[in-house]
Amino acid sequence: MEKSVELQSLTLASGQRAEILVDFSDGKPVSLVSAPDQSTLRVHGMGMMHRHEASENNAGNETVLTFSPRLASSKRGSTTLPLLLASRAVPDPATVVARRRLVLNMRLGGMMDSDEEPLTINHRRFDIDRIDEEVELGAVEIWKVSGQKMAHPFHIHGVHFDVLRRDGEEPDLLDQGPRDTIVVDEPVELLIRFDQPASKAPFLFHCHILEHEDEGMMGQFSVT
Ligand SMILES: [Cu+2]
Repeated sequence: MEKSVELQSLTLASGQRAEILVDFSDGKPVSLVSAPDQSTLRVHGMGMMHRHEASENNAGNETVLTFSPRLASSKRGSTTLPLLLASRAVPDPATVVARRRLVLNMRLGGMMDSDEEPLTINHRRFDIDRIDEEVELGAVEIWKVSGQKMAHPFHIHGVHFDVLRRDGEEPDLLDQGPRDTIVVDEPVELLIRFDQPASKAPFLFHCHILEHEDEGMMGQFSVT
């Protein structure tokens, strides 16, 4: 990330990471606390169980870790953060050679007449013998990805990408920086440069919720 973002809470999806800088300079204990999964609570049907459990047991509210700093008095006092944490070259959107559209499809009960698989990408269930997308090595592309029914952690192998737009708007600072996993619900536009070849064995893109990828919310792409 180029700039730090000051916050008290952060939503992290499966597979997502964040670097967190904690200011211990006042010497007071600091606790890392988990909170319930808000995205699960919005799901109807399959998510009802989770919602029920969450409200019954107050599930998810737990102290994960408590830090009790012991600082020499000379070390106490405020620290300043650099204005620029890191600088890096983001691909120029003007160099984009292809746009692709991916929808993480989630079909929940009640449509027994449909023979569509419940968890797919672009209505296609993962098939190890099928290459879903073919990308040219070195190309810059925009992938517009959206999720159905709930927030899905979308992960792409072999690349880092930048979030260009989220729901048609400029992304906020929390979306900045090179990523390989992003929470997708409303459409996000990802700016990607494909620098790593994948010819003999393709790379994967998938939802990072284990049950979703296992059931077919996953695809393959080559980079040649
Ligand atoms: Cu998913």
